[in-house]
Amino acid sequence: SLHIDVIKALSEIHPKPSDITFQYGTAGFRTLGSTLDSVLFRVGLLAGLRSKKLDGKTIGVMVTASHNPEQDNGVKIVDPRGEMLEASWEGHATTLSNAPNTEQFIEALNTLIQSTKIDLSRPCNVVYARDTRPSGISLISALEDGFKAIGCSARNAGVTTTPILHYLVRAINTKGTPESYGEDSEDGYYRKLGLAFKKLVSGRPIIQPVLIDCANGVGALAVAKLMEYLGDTIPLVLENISLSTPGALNNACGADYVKTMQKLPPSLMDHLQFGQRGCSLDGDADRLMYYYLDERGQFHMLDGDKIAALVASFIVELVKSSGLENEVKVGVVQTAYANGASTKYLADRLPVKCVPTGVKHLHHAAEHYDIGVYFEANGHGTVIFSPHTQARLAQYQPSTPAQSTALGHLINLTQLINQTVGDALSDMLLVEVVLAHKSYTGVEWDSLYVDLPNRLVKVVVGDRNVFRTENAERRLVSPPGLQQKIEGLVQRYEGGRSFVRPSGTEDVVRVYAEAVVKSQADELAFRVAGLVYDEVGGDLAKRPK
Ligand code: G16
Repeated sequence: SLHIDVIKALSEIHPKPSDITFQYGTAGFRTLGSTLDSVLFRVGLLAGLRSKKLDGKTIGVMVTASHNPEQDNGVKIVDPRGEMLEASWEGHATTLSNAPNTEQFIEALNTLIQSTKIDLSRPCNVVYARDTRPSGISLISALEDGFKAIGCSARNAGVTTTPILHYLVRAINTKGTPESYGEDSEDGYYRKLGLAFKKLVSGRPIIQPVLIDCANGVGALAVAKLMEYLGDTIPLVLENISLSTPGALNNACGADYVKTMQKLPPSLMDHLQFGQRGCSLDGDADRLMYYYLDERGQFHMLDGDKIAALVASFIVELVKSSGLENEVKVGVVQTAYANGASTKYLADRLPVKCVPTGVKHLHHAAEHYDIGVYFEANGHGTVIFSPHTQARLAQYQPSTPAQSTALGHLINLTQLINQTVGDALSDMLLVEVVLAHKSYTGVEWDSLYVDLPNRLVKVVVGDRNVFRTENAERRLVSPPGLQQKIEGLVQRYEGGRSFVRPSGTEDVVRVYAEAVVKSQADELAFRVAGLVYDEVGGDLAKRPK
């Protein structure tokens, strides 16, 4: 049974703020770090219960607010195969986090234990980590109190990236099995990626130095360690590595800045040579944006859609050259944010599916393909190979040397790619492998298709939950009538497309628009944002800037 006295005593040290309602959203709990103490404590217990429910399998807990500003923080739970927490448990997390006091919290725990039939005598194991946010230190101790309260054995993975934590969870749970994902240590992760990368680029021309904007976050530490395992195969130049400068994290740099502003972070201005490839990570290194400056100094952005196009085409070619074309089907998953031109490019070549925002949705949809390539436009994504496909690759007998080479590359890709979740480091190496194989510079890559001009804006609203969508977030069903107004606007713009959706990570509503001409895309976005503003209006909202 539960150790009620221990839980009570610890819970009293981590009281819930009475004026806040928490929500386990797109990427777990995420809000001001200073408000999250009780949430972390309770998540500690929940993770322990989840582990007991799954017979002691190791559950991951990551403390991060990813691309959000430094004062924010958050926490997400990772299931045993390294994927996001099962959807039905998100509701349990929300319920536990909102119990107003210790008594009701314990009641909620008991309800959960009964309704999900948890056998409390089972062992429980967790592994946890945090990014570099200052608030992470005390939040981790609240989390540890939660582990103590439920009595689980907890492994501290320290300060590391979100994808490495996902890797560790899968590696721990598959250790010593035929599905072993790799050594269950951070070094094991770097070694696995480094080895696969070296094999994949061996014999290819020398790779030119790549500049990496680390967003002043934990990616700076991870890339520095990764470099030790890459030898001289790829020169990496690190920028924005100030981990101790207050407020520097994600500030005017990083993947989200690049994607929303569609420009080079000012801090890179004097560092990125013309023609050189640069890329930006986000605060926990699960997103990646590439770019380069042409000889006129013009900025070219190579986002998640461009990465998907590059990688999917390469994998399709390898499958074909290996002779597995009829057996192994490659498919792509995107969201409504995917640039219309990318969807057209991809859909002309292979199956493409659109799902709601959030890596978990893309991941699950990608599992339906033999090889599923999924990327959000914001640079969050990966490639997954079905268990059946991995087994097939392992036992397939190629009949020509060319087939054998292609097969070898595919197998090495299964090792290079972090298949648990989007991983900026693994994705960066993947991009560099493809470019090396195709002898592409940023220019050739960029010219796979031409992006439609687009604009993303956000409107601050009092309650984002009044906005509800359908059809993979491409249509609003609430507030009533707003969708018709949006459509009325959209049809006045050539190549116009726009949608409105509530963010799952911030208290805002996002508006996306694209059109054939840049000024029209901007205008459409601002006019749709105006409609949103008028709808919720008054003191509930601030006018979009
Ligand atoms: C998280 C999710 C992503 C999502 C992003 C923005 O990213 O993992 O899948 O695209 O939030 O979501 P929303 O538009 O709902 O706020 P990250 O990098 O912050 O973990």
